[in-house]
Amino acid sequence: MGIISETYNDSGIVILTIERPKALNAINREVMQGFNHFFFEGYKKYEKLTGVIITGSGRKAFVAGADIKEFSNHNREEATKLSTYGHNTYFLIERFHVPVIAAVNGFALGGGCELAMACHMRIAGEHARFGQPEVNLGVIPGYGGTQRLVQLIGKGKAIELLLTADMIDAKEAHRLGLANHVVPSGMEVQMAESILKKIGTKGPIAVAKVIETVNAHFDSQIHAFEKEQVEFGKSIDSEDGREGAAAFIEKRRPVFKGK
Ligand code: DAK
Repeated sequence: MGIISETYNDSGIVILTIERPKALNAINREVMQGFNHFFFEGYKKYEKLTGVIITGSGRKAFVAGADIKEFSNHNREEATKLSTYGHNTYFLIERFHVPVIAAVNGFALGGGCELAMACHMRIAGEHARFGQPEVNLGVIPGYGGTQRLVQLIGKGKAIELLLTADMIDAKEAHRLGLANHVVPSGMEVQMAESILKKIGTKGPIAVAKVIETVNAHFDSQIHAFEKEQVEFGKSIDSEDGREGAAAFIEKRRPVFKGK
């Protein structure tokens, strides 16, 4: 088994599980490379792909951070390079054309909370704990934490969590909008699967375009409202767009082809 195990089911859902339970699934170089490979090209081996779930092995942790033992001896140049690689990897996840859901089955700290935030949604088990404890180590988040936490929960609360390194429980994460749902421990993946199955019945082009257009809101290079107009036009002018309207008028279920 690799450092990230991969399972695929007939609903077109891939489950990626980080297999480092003894290190609470801390993200080392190999794990980051595994994600980079999957979201860059590894996924292409699946003909039908409707969604991806990321989770951690064991019951204690989703990911307890970047591997502290590995990054502790990096110099400035190496650390910056590693951060850039991590950012690029997390952008691949955030910009992926089908939804990616984090099934947060325990601690999601530092680079683990950042990984969960790069996913499109987060399902928290009741025992999950979220936090950005980097300042405890005298460093700042290096995988997008200062940006995505602000995007998800707003500046005031984000700054508090980033500066105090406080851990919050699943209920609080849900209240703040960091977790989409809280479920009984052990049910995280199942809940993520049921959301992905529902999305899997929708038009694939529309799904991809929703992700792309929502992401555009956070890209200062893009006029996101204009982008929505253009992408709306393209979606109407797709086979799926025509099929969706035709199916409604003919009172039948649409058959989408992703074209
Ligand atoms: N890295 C490496 N090993 C870790 C780890 C981590 N982040 N978290 C836990 N482990 C290991 C522990 O060392 C221990 O290993 P052994 O001693 O048994 O060999 C094993 O997992 C079990 O952990 P504990 O014995 O500590 O378990 P407890 O239940 O007592 O405590 C805990 C659970 C999650 C509260 C505790 O393990 C903990 O505080 N973990 C560290 C949390 C943390 O500070 N995470 C790092 C956040 S900072 C960078 C980019 C990004 C970052 C840094 C650099 N560059 C681009 C260079 C991001 C940094 C972070 O993520």
